[in-house]
Amino acid sequence: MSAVVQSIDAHSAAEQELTDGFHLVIDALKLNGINTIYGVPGIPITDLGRFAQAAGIRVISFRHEQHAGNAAAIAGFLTRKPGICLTVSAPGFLNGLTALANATTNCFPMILISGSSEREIVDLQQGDYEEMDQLAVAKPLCKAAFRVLHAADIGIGVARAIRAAVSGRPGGVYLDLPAKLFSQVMTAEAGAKSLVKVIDAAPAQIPAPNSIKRALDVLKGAKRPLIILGKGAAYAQADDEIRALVEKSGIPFLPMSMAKGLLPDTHPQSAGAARSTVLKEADVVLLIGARLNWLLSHGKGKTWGEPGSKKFIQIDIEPKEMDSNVEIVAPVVGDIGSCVSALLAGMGDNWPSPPAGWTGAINAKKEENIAKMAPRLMKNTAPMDFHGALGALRTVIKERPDAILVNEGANTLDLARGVIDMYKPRKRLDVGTWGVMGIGMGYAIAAAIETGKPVLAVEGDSAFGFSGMEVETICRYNLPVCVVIFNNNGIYRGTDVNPSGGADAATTVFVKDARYDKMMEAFGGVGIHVTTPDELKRAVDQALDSGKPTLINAAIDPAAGTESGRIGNLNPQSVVKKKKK
Ligand code: ADP
Ligand code: TZD
Ligand code: MG
Repeated sequence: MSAVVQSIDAHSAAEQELTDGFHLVIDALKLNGINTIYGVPGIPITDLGRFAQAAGIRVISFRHEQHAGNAAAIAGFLTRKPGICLTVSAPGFLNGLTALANATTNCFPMILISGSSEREIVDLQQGDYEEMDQLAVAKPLCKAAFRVLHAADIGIGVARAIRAAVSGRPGGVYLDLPAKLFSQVMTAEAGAKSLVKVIDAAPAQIPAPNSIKRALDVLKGAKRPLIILGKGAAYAQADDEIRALVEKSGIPFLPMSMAKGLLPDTHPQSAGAARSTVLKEADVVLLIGARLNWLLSHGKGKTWGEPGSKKFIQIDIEPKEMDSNVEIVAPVVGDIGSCVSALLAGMGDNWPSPPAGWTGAINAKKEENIAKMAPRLMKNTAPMDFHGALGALRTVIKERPDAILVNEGANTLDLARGVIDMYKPRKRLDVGTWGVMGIGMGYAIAAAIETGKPVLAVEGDSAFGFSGMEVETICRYNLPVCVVIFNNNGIYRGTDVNPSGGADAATTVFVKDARYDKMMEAFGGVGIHVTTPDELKRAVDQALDSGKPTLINAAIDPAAGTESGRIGNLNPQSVVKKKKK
């Protein structure tokens, strides 16, 4: 090649439009319909956030990565698109990791994208700024983990991450982007060609016809059938099919906590108010998107009545879930929409109703329990107990079934789950499979951003503390979030004393009568202090009507709670302590 031709080539290349790693990541996300990022800025991803915002992506900056990660996870649950959390290297990554692991445990699709240090420095352990082998750390805690080293691979990397997050059993995915990747340059044309639009990211998984026949045979032989709906059923967004199956079969149903509202809790077939009776007495149990983990006593033990008295049918997209705790006599592997549709088709038009003795006994038990509870929910005294306060909030949700309820704590969680009826799908978001504290503000923020609906976050005072600083984020984005703190001065109760008689506070108590409402005021939101259920109801109505960020500090009797709420039985017992007594 002559010198002249060479210099013309160089000239035209210089004039060609260029792109870089920053813009390719943003373009890859946008191409795949991802329009929101939750994160915390810093080296090396500060400009990634800026450029994403400039490109029309909504970038929500948090005060701590764990809450950004929780927001991404619940966005994934609500939308069936992977929620994106963006963090800096090592410490930011680690802060986000709790949320990634929690998302994976709960089967929520999310992608944690972290900036990282260069391989050559990490691998020789030469001590970079915030250096860590993040890919290795993330791997055991998520469904899949990928690293992209070349700008030309960004399209494939993002596509793999999306597909891994949402296909099959959804979960958390880690995407590692080393700092040098962002400034790598390509021609815009080659860059555009390198991007991948994921086709059919979560393909339908059709159940085998013989698995459907087997399930229907078992169900037909049942004398005391029960359907349990889990949060997988809520995630699947097969609401009409599930309702049709429940109603056509006439079988009583029990919703797990985040499946509440899939059918209204007031539905005549709801067995929610007769939970322990139906678990003990049922002879055939159809699980739809619910695992037989600790939340269902592993399918055995006293909760489930006589040993060997149950047959389980299970619908799940994950084949390995079958027989995880007890024998599943009729496994139905596939996506819930396809499985439920196939069951409905196989039931035909003359499906027999369950025996009237069974449904009648459940209704009697329900009425008895509801009548027992009613007066406790109407108590309008100061100091409030949990039931009085929850009675007020139960009315709020009845009057505003579109509002999203976020809930965490111990007593505050367990009692709210039982008392507050839900009327619509995916309106209750809570601590999930791990019973983790700290999801509150992250879930509330993403629920408001993703749905545009008002959010009511009902928080134990301890639970709130894990993510409390994000009230600034709520104010900054002016979100319609009303936080209610059930302030009983501590974890479970506010009455414990230091057993040594020393000056330190007891391990489970906090500053007495703390004014959490002032925290919201500090950032320009509305703070309200209430002492009776009537005041609480008025304050929540005012908050939800105004749509303004509001924090209501609800003074609860410090002596009202029980240790660990409803799961005190899981606390190990000390033999030594028993001897002393
Ligand atoms: P819960 O805590 O409400 O009992 P789990 O989180 O234990 O619910 O169970 C949810 C189950 O739903 C998981 O086993 C998961 O594999 C399954 N799942 C999630 N999405 C789908 C889907 N679209 N189709 C079938 N199963 C699903
Ligand atoms: N840390 C994390 C991440 N998750 C947890 N579940 C716990 C600690 C232990 N824990 C619970 O299981 S509930 C709870 C803690 C600290 C707080 C309970 O106090 P609260 O609720 O004020 O939120 P009540 O209404 O006082 O019972
Ligand atoms: Mg408390």
